[in-house]
Amino acid sequence: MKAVYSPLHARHDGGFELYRGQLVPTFETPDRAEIIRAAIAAAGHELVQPREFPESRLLGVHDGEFVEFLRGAHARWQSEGRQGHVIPSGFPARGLRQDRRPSGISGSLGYYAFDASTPIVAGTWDAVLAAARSAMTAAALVAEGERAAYALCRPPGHHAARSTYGGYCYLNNAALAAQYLRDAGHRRVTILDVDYHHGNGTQEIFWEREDVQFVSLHGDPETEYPWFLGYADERGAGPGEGFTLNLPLPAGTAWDAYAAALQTALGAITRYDPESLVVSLGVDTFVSDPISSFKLESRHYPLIGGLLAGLRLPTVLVQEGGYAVAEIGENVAGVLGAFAD
Ligand code: OKP
Ligand code: ZN
Repeated sequence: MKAVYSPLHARHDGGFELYRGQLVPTFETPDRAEIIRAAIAAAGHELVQPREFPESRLLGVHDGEFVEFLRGAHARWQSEGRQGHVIPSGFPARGLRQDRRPSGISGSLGYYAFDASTPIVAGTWDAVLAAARSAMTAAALVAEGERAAYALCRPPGHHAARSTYGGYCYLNNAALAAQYLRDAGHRRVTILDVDYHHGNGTQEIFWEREDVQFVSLHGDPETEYPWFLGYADERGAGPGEGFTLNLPLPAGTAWDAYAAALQTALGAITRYDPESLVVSLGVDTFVSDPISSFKLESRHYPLIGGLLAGLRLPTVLVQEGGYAVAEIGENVAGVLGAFAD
């Protein structure tokens, strides 16, 4: 299939994240994308560049002032003479005002971010925009008749909501792809999120909408990031009630239980009867992923791909997580390969 890739991803590099009490180099590294690129090229997928889109496309999913904040945050940090990393250090938790957007850089960071694992470096915006364009290009290819297309997005996107960023995510690539398909005339679109972590941003964006179904398999937020969303009782609201489905699974889940949950997800998708599918494709469900705790093996990813392809829907696959770098290429290529058969 066509795989959308931009070398601009590599400009997002060198950041540090607060992880278990220490500032460490981020797990979300440029070599992830390069290893995926090499593996899918070797498997015969055709690499294509992202197209240009008017930036107004971003506003179908994100708040304009949030987009402008992300674009300018690093330059502003520097122009104010700060050293060190652009990482927020305070957030409007319960009891603090959420209706104020402080004008200073520290208050703005706390207002827009929801964790300290998502650094902004000089090249972050270039990579973020390239990832968003890649997802929309893959959606355009599918809207134009491709059976499936893949966007090699880096940084990932599913934790980013309308006006918040976190979890290594800045703009929501999968949501932008789904919105593109809606704008191209697809009446109902499903986003299936198989990343290890709950796609809280995607859920929030489509929470009150009936035209985009959100279905997610993930580590139980009782113990797994992002901790504060992704529980089974979250089902959408207003016109969107019943169009969000969360299937949290305990840490340590292996293939049999995972496959059973995936069948539940596929049943819900079939009942919704969408015109197309967007897959938030994280492979951090892999047994040796350094920040996750499911136990899928490389031989399971072609099985996942086969089940997804079996829906027989036009499909946009959007790269999310996966931090076991040595195996990430094989695992992603395993999913994609099933669409060719
Ligand atoms: C991004 B994606 C756990 C810290 C987790 C952020 C994880 C973001 C994952 N102690 N930090 O969903 O793969
Ligand atoms: Zn993840």
